[in-house]
Amino acid sequence: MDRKQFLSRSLKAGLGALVAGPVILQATGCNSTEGGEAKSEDGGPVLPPLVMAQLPLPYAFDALEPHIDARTMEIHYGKHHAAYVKNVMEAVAEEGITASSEADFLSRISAYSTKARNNGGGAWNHTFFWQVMRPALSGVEGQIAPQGKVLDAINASFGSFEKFQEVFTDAAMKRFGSGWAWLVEKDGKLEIGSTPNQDNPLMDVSDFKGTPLLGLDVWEHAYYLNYQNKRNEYVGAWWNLVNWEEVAKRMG
Ligand code: MN3
Repeated sequence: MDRKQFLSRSLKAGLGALVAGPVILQATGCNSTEGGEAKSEDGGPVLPPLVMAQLPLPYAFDALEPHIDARTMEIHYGKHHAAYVKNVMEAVAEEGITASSEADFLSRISAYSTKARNNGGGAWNHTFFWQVMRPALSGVEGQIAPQGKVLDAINASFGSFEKFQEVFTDAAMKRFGSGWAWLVEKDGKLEIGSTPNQDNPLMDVSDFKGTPLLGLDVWEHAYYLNYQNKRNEYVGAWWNLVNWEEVAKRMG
């Protein structure tokens, strides 16, 4: 092997040793990866360490005003979300978490600690939440309704957009304490539900499962500065921020 290959393999071996101990060291002997992917002891692929990063917010802190204020966004993104990302990466180091993707990790969350579950969920949920919102339109009151295949799917599953909003708002209002309301796609149909804490519909431990299309954070930290205890006003205002194009992208 040439020098580049050698360095690459040495690096992989070192990384393997870091996350999975002697099992990987054995598998990365100089010739054992010839002719295919490295295999773990049980014959499955050797997965890389999980990396969850905090992506830049896709708009300015004040872009969601007046519906969600800039100060709330600064704290929510800069403190809460940042802490979830930092803490899940601590859990990755402490528990040697490896995964082929974030979704893969979440689908096996029951194998890991409460710290991994709460912070892994928190990291994923907030990245998702920022993406399914878009800047408030200045000078335009009222909501932008979904169109095309999203509207068709909503009509097919709930009867009308108004009925869909009613059911989603109900899920958001009835989630006791902290958690999330979700619109998911499951077996070609749309469903609405909610999860406690930072759980989400991708987690094996969740009672409510599916492919998330839309999510709403109903933790008090998401609205308390501006709305205090009036979760209903926050939910009502949030409809002005839904990015239906992002919802459409996530549909199968
Ligand atoms: Mn939050």
